[in-house]
Amino acid sequence: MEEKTITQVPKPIILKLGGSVISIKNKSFALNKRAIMRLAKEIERADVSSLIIVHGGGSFGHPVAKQYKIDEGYKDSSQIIGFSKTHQAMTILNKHVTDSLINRKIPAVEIQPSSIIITRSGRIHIMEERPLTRLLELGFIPILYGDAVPDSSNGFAILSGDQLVSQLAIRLNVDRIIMGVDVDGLYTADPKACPSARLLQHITLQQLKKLRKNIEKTNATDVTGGMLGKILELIPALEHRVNVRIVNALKPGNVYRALKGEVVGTFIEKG
Ligand code: IP8
Repeated sequence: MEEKTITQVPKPIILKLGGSVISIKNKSFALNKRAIMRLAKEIERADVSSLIIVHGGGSFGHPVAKQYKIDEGYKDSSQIIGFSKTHQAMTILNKHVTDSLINRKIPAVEIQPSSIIITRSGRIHIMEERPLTRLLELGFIPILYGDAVPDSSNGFAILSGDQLVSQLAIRLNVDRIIMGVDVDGLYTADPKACPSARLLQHITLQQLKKLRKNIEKTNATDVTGGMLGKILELIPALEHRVNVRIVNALKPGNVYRALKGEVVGTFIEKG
């Protein structure tokens, strides 16, 4: 059969939807349906020409992964069912996000990270990105998520959506990253624990590196380290000169504005 010729596509934007945005974080398997539906509307309205969506685990993936210690790698056979359940929890969450996008006629297509990625000691080692790039070329919106994945040294691992975002940004040479989180951006300290924390509107990679010791883990049940994990994971993408915007996706209109190129929240660049 003749291969369909694809015209050059613009550089994609990566939008990360944090688990604490699309789910209720302290209540197991609780969706934030209103946020998911509103975000689908904002994504539809922004109508960007090339987009990849990655979402986090929230109260779906994290509690199950923690219960079976999936992030610690294979220790005994009782964890095997836990790996399946962790992945299953993520596919359930993903189905809700994907459904709400498709309901707005956004051509979202799920790509299971556990089927295209093998990590080595928790870091992405092998990734088959061709289905993803091909879908992008055809005008689809690939949607991925943090997942339980096979790991060549530890049996299995938890791959955070943030590590995935950073790697995709580098491998696909994306235009920019938008991190939709549940706070207004990056602070000088954890704003939930420290009321004097100050919001940073614009920082460079060098300033970020200095700041990282001040950013505390935001939630003990988050096996991938909350805000600290996010920031550390974005460093390779920033080194690659991909700019990052951190926006509060719980506030209506912010994701739309960020997709349209407005600076809301924190803007981070290599500098
Ligand atoms: O919420 C972790 O993804 P994250 C996904 O982006 C699982 O850290 C399976 C816990």
